[in-house]
Amino acid sequence: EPSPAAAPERRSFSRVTPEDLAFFRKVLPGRTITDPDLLESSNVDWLRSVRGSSEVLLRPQTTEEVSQILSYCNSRNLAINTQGGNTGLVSGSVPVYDEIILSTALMNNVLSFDSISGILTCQAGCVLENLSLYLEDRDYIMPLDLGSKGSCHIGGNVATNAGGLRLLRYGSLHGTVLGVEVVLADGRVLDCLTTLRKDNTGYDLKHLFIGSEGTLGVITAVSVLCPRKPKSVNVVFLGCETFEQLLQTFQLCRGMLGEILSAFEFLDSECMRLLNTHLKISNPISDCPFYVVIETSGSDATHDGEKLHNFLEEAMTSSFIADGTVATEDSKIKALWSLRERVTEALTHEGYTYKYDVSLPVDRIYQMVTDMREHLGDRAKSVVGYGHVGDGNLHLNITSPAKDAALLAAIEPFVYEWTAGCQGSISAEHGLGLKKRNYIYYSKPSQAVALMGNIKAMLDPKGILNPYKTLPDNLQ
Ligand code: FAD
Ligand code: S2G
Ligand code: ZN
Repeated sequence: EPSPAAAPERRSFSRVTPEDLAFFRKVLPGRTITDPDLLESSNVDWLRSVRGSSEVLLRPQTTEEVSQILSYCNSRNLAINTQGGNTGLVSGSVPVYDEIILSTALMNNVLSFDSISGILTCQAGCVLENLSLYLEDRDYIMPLDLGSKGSCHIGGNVATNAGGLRLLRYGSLHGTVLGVEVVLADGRVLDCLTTLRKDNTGYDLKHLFIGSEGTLGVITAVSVLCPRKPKSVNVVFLGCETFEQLLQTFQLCRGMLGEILSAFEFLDSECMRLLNTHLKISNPISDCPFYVVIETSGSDATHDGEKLHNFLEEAMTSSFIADGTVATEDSKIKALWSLRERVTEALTHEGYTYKYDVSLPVDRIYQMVTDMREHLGDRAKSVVGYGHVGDGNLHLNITSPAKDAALLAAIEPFVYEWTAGCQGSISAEHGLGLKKRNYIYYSKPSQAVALMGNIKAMLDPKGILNPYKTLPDNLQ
């Protein structure tokens, strides 16, 4: 059965036979899972919005094993769905039908770390939080931080070109990932696992795989440039009366905090209501229409404290902010960050959530939320806005007690047309996956999409890697 209504017909991939299972068990003894109970969680996405019917979960430990699996599946025309932490939000990480699930969970070793350059090389299945802990012990940090850090794998982060809470300071994975090792559809191992910061010899192929969502190859190892761990971190949680004042606060803090600014995130009062209602998290300041989380990361607590003090004083006197609190101590920093990081979790208690992760001109970000509220009226249970202001990335989430086709029809394509109307992107950081594959044309010209199709056909001629995902149906 196709999982969501929009799923395309099952393509003519082979079905797994006992001979196939015998082969997998030879390559992966004890790591070829066919028990339906064990397969259950791997067949359902994090949002519990789609369910595949895969009957085989493979858990390789090495690149060589992945190569053998792909070479065999390619020759047998068996479809593969690569899975990391299964925290993806566009249904890319779970099968649509009976695709074989290839999990990176057991490919979780650090391969090398150079404490002079800060370059880490590790297998794709390393959990982001474990890498952060490994690095912090060595006076470094990961260049990305996501609310899903406890589960997501670095391979999945690279495959989705994840953005997250630190992109404002450390940039995108297209800048911090130096190399990847990828197994191609026919089993060939592409070793682009360089640890060089500069290498201008030919096309930089790694960029093809960053953000490819499992459709061009299986990322088996990554090398990433990691920043030094900041000696001094401050987090402030501020309240603003209007989005205009929030933007003025953003402008001011970029000017006055400059190089020590490491995050500027926002959430609206509706998010705060959900945090209070569903997670019993209380507001640490007075009720405001908008909240901002600002983080500074520097090397001198006195210097940073002084800059932060001057910024806050200026923001108060200019009446950009109505209220605020400052945290320098670890536990309070974590508490303030959880107000932003746990909005996703709070939303899961609403019933069904329609998620839109869009890039917009920064000054238009909140206009979309207010327009959507007006457009939907009382048809939605909640309409909330939060996200990465510095990246121009809004997370617009619309909830209802249950899946509601009429509500979806009111939201889509309205939300995509609105985004395209200001030359935004219909997927800022989560990717297209299954859910948004056919909306790619709202953000990419057709000749670019056609070229993507050519690249996909060249690298995966049988289309066995994550079929039905990322590219529109007419290119599958
Ligand atoms: P999965 O969900 O397992 O897979 C995601 C996609 O990548 C799938 O298409 C899969 O096939 C492919 N894939 C996975 N591993 C590989 C591999 N080794 N080789 C090739 N393809 C592979 N995302 C953001 O960008 N920013 C955020 O701030 C953010 N916050 C989040 C907060 C929460 C609470 C949750 C639940 C999710 C959040 N996400 C965020 C979304 C998600 O965590 C990211 O997309 C993450 O990068 C997915 O990693 P994963 O290992 O879970 O990948
Ligand atoms: C975030 C998480 C996903 C969502 O919190 O930054 O990327 O839309 C999001 O809740
Ligand atoms: Zn995000």
